[in-house]
Amino acid sequence: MKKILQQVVACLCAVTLLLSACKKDNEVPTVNYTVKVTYPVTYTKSAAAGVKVTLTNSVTNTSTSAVTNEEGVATLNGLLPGNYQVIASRDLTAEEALPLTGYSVAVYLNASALNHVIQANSTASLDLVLNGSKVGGLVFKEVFYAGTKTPGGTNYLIDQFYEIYNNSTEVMYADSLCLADIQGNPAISSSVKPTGFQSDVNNAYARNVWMIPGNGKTYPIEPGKSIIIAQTAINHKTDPAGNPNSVDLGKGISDFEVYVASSTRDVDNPDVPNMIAIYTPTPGFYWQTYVFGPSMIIFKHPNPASLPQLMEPGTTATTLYMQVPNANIIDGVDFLANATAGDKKRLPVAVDAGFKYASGTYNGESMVRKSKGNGTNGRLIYQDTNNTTDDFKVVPQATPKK
Ligand SMILES: [Ca+2]
Ligand SMILES: [Ca+2]
Repeated sequence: MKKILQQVVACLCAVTLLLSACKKDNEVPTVNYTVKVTYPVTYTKSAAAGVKVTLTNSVTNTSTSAVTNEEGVATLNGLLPGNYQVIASRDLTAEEALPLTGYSVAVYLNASALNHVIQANSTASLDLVLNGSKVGGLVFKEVFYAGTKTPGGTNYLIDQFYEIYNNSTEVMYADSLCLADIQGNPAISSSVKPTGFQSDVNNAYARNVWMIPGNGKTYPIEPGKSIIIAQTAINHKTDPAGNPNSVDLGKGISDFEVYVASSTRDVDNPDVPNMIAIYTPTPGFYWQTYVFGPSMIIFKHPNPASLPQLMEPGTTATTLYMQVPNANIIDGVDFLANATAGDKKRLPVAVDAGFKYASGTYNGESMVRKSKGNGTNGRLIYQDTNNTTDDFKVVPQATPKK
């Protein structure tokens, strides 16, 4: 028996030698690459240690990760030359954030370099400056965009809603919070092109912007509580013009609704305050966002109506889109038509590094943020890594205020 084993081992060694010899002949030259990561300029320190840097090859979809050392340098060895998506991210606990920011509030930092080309025999280093998102604050908890079908099988398209949750430990105010849908087709068909704004990694481009009213302290959201902005704030289940297969979005569930004043079809529930139209060139009858998957942001800006309006590069359309800087975006979520629609992403990676999709349209499916468990006072804490692929799950039925 021992002899047989020895022969097997010898044989394996020979095969291994042969394989490594073969490998040497066909070897593709690989690159040893370093990425240097620094904190935002307002931080007390420059070099960012403990940052996870992930490089994903755009062709093979293979990912390689490394963590930065005390000098803020991550070393990634043996990379194939090619086009990469580079993402750096770091969660700072409240304790870690205090000496860096002066505030004892948890921060989520990230940075990215999209379509970054690494050449053969390259010894270059990439510099990334982390961007702090206003974490610990308001997040999309549920986004229901797919719509439902009536018992008769008709598409029912007025029950979309956006639930926004206070994920922090302090009271936050909904006053002047803006909700916008972002330009770009979610890949409804295979011939669709990515949005011409995709190359701008520092801004999102809004099709329509609606704002919550209030004087600054009118609409407090307690920690662990949420608000709902409904497309149409009625009890869709019992309303005579509604749909028993839908959900209750009436008074007591919806906090605000979008009322398209110019529409001949939209209805205004007098018991639910209306959103203020800031920039609404294409509201349609109901401001229905893509049932194939919208890209949504919430943001605050001292004067949102003053934000620049731009045409989409690479198109001849004269429609203008409102430019919202990443720095003003509080949360963003990208939903697309299917699993292979990733190249149609509309939000900058720093806002949302991924995307989620429903299995169809008008099927009642809803997007819900995953919870991370309970915090103080039993409030639920929701996962927020600015990556919708990881942070959201698909549920078969919408669950407003659940
Ligand atoms: Ca409406
Ligand atoms: Ca109303």
